[in-house]
Amino acid sequence: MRLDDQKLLAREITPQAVFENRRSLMKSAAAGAFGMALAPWFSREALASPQKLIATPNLAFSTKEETTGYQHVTTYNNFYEFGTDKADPAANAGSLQTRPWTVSIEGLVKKPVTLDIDALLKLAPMEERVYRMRCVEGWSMVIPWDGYALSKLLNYVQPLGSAKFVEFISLADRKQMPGLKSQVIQWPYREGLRLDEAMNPLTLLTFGLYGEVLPNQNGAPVRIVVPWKYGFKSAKSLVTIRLTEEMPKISWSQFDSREYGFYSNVNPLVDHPRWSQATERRIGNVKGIFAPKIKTQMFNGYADQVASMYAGMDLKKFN
Ligand SMILES: Nc1nc2c(c(=O)[nH]1)N[C@H]1C(S)=C(S)[C@@H](COP(=O)(O)O)O[C@H]1N2
Ligand SMILES: [Mo]
Repeated sequence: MRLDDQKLLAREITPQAVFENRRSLMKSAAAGAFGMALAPWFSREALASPQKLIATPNLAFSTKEETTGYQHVTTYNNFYEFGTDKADPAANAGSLQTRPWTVSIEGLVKKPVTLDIDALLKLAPMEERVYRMRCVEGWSMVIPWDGYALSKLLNYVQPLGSAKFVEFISLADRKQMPGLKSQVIQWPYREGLRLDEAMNPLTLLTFGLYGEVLPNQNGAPVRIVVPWKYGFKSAKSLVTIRLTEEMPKISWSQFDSREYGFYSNVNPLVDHPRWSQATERRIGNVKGIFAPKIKTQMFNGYADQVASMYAGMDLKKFN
């Protein structure tokens, strides 16, 4: 068994246990056992039925591949602000307060604005798009996301001619995010895209999944989703979107300089320093090394929509 297989296996055992545990807690809570000691993430709030989002399916932008079950999407997460284990975000993100929440869109734009999350949510019609998601660690999921093209927001604030990049900054609040105690990266979590990548119709400003508002562990109340890039480009729980002339510094490359660079496009031909990226394992009911192993596609299968943005670029050098 390869080292990364072992790691993957170990990582996958816990989330299912957390899910089962949560289900049994839900049952006892429903039976009125409120006096019992609840796990920290099991707040009364979490009991409320998830808030629905009305979204129109966008079939032209959706894969027909089988979607990853809700329980996997919401219990197997990377969200270092809540811990570095896959089960940590689901266990710890209950403390995140997603209302009130504002997002500031600033920098090189004609109309900088700070929008309340509920105003941002209504800025454009909500679509549901089923995207393939590929983590740099070698696993993947297929997730129905709810949101609208980031270009709608960018057009609303009107980028200046000098704007070349868009920077995304996540919330960093020690009171709400226990993971900030460890300096795994320099907080806040920062990501970025070139302006044309941010304007690409695939780039989704995302408020929900499976027709419900984002669970906290998936980046509530608003995140970015960039399906042709490794998952870490899709920054969660955004508070600032800033247009800049210079290429923004991103958290992931600070975390490990041997990791990928700014572009981080999914590319089966460019290995990670410690493993191949030629294949991936779909997260699902079949776990770990038994999970179906499939070939990773160039640009995660979105080459038709994005390859032209990189014409003439050496994708091995600008990885
Ligand atoms: N703020 C923040 N955003 C983040 C991360 C993080 O640790 N912090 N992890 C990234 C990584 S590595 C991945 S694979 C995806 C996972 O998103 P998901 O848990 O919704 O599947 O979120 C990305 N966005
Ligand atoms: Mo990732």
